[in-house]
Amino acid sequence: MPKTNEKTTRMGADRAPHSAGNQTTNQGVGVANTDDSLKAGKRGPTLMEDFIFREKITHFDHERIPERIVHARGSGAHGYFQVYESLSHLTKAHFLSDPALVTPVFVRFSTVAGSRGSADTVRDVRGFAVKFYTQQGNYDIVGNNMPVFFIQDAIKFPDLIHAVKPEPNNEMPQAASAHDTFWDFVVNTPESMHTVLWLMSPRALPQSYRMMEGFGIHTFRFVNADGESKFVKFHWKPLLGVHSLVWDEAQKIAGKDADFNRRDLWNSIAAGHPAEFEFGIQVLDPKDEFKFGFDILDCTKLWPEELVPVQRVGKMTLNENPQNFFAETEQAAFCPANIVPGIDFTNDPLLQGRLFSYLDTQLSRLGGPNFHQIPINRPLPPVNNDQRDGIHQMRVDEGQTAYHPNALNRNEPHSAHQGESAFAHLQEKVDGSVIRERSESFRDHFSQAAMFWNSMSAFERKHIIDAFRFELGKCTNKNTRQRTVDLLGQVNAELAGAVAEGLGIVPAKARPAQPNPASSPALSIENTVKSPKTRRVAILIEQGFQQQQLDAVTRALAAAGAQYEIISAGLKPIPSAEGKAAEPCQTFATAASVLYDAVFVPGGAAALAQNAEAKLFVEEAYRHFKTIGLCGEAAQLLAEQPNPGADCCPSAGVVVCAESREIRRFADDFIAALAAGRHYQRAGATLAAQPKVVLRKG
Ligand code: HDE
Repeated sequence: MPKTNEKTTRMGADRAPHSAGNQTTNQGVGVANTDDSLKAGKRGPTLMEDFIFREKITHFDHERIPERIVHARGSGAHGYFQVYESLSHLTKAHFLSDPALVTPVFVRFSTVAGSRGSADTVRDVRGFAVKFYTQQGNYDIVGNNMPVFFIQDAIKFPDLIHAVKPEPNNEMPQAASAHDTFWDFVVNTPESMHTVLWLMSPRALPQSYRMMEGFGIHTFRFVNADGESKFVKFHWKPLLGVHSLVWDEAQKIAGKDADFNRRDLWNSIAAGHPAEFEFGIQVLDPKDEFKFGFDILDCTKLWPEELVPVQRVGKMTLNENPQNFFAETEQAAFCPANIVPGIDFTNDPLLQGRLFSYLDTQLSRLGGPNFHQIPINRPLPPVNNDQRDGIHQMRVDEGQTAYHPNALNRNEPHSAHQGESAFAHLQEKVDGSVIRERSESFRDHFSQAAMFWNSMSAFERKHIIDAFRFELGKCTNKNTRQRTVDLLGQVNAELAGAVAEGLGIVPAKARPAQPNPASSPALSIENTVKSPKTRRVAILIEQGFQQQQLDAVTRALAAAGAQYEIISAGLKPIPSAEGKAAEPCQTFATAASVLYDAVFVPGGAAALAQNAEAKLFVEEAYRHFKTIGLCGEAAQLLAEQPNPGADCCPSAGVVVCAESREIRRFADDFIAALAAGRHYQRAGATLAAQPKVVLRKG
């Protein structure tokens, strides 16, 4: 594995290890006592002249900076990127042209709506922002985990965010779209419908930041050394596949461990399991710009992978945790306008607005125009220009001249030579009347929303229907509920009918069913990579457990790259039937099934089978479709399985071992079930159980 990066080494100069030595003030004066303030007598008042006290408290008083206006809650990681083969036929960007080049990256994953301290597992879009420290300067892909966006023009962004954030009169609810103002915005902004479907889908509840896709969303351009340009969309494909939580689980995790996704990323990297993503591109020749039924500049549309295949052209590996959350993750400033030669923008009106917003927002968030000097934001090549001064200026620029052209300093710094090192904007012809209007080609808001719905598997459809019922159920305004359902009717009658049924309303006339509805199998997470790697298994034990079974399963888990934790009623070592002891690292008080991917209970669990907490643990794992392995008496833990109804397979993913001598086969079956992910078959063909659609006239 290549050494992580020059960036970290370079940042080393700015790192301040918590070293041994004398304490000092910020002026470098030695401090003998930082535990007591200076007083007039041991019980007397504190003195104004106590500069040591004042300096310490003043600095503390100013420790916080404003949180990001959106994407306030996030987690970062360092790593590196390498292209598989040169893309120089498409782009002159160095970092995409040389497979030997290892480009350092810093990535920040985030939620959008919640405050900095909100829970990780809320229903929301996730940010996926990548900063490449290339030798030609910083390049940022500031993307999300969904390929489309709610609005088509950046001027509507403040409206969208004001609607989804807590309502301004009472600052409720936190980190949730399930409230009146968001849905009021949706019904009045039908262009949001496609992304709203993504938001109601399992994609809005990623199991792990290591298990979600990333998308640049906008259409960008590649430009090669001959000045030829192609349209391009960017993708990140997680090597572990795309996996999501279920809603009941996500809500419970928010209480049990609000840092669930953050902890998972941190612990995985610390344990030597890097987060790995392949870099994908969809490339379109300019002559094909108008060949689709949608406008490629419209961010509420994606390019179906079946029409324009995603080519996997490189890999990003995140293998290093930040040393200091504030200095790195919090102060990282991403900006879609940070590009390098070989990449260019398009006229997408959402992108154009973003090109302004990010630099602007950093001015107040990071307190002035010199935030590019903060270590995490510094580019690799030296910065050389006539910009000067400003708040938090860290450079001591020398010399008499700070303007160009100049004769006094022989025009230095001089203009970069056109060609590879200087950025040259693509010379695109622009011709049009000055007009404040949307293009006709941006008018269709429902075809791709319908395609998304058509592409969903049964469990995803059930998830979407339940999510709409939940969100609209939290809306107090009945008119908003009705209008949302009516809009859903423009997407799919079955969807509208099922949501309406849950809300006790009748949908308006729905769009007639299409004869050959379009679908894109790549959109369903059912078709994703499945693997036991890094999956977390809870092992419940009690005094007298079968050591040999525990050993066989833990060996198999380790061989499969999975992880496990031993849980019991207390933390004292638990003796097995064979007399050895195992030490639990969690108890039923500190752990919960929602924090694991699977449960295993070895035999010798007669007492455990009567333990209400252990029962709840296993039953909840069952309800959330997780793999369950039970040996001997442990099978009683699931004796009263919930009956999810007809047409289902209640035992899917439940692996039972009746006899100790079958333990090896059991371990293999358990790992296979763990690799398969969730066992939605337990719920059956849920859509078949949906009520018939009733249509309201008009
Ligand atoms: Fe952002 N967005 N955004 N956004 N966005 C910000 O910049 C904005 C949009 C995205 O981890 C802000 O530094 C406008 C789309 C990410 O630090 C701000 C519009 C996409 C992050 C801003 C959009 C994104 C941000 C707030 C409408 C996916 C977090 C703090 C055109 C392609 C980056 C900051 C991080 C953050 C503006 C829409 C992704 C205010 C005006 C579309 C991942 O500048």
